[in-house]
Amino acid sequence: WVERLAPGTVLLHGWACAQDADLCAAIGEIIRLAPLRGMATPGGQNMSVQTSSCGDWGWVSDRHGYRYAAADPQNGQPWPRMPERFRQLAQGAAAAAGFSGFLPDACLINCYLPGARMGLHQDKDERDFAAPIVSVSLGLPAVFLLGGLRRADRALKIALHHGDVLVWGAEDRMRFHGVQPVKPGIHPLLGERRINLTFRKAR
Ligand code: MD3
Ligand code: FE
Repeated sequence: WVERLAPGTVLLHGWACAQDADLCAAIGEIIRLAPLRGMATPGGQNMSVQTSSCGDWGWVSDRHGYRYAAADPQNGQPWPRMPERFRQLAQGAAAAAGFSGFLPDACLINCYLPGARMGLHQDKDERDFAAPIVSVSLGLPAVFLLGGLRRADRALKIALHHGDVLVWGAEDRMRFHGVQPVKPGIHPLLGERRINLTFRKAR
């Protein structure tokens, strides 16, 4: 079912469930070409989430800062291409949430093992804040924190399950958000992990 969490934020429950095996196979192929890796923040901390990317642009972080890069810094190669079914999934979910014509050029793959988390932050490395962002959750569940426009604003806790797709844009685009530490467990398809695909228009 479709749940509006805020004026510009829509949760499409189970939206990606029917294609979960296809998505997993495509993710496996991408991370064979561009392996998941831990990144360091500009502040020198190691992120607990492992990441990779596909599409024209990949999100990278190192001591110089956060940015989108056309090549994987690990091997100098362009990122794997974004599978057509990824683009269709993101575009269809965005349209269902009221954002028609979404054309993502970047897909970030975040992998959470039990205990991995993502602290409260804003997504502001993209050039165009008018485009929405689409996030697809697979594997172990997680508690997502949906904050406000200021870091200190109280955050809503939202359970995200396998197959859930979250779309947000417009006035919610710059909300602070994060993910609480993933609890241990085994998912029948993905095993002991949560994978999140985040589709963005980076440039
Ligand atoms: C709502 N990833 O990679 S995606 C990120 O589950 C990131 O891996 C998280 O935040 C993850 O930057 C959350 C869902 C999400 C992302 C940004 C939002 C929801 C949002 C921005 C505003 C409102
Ligand atoms: Fe984010």
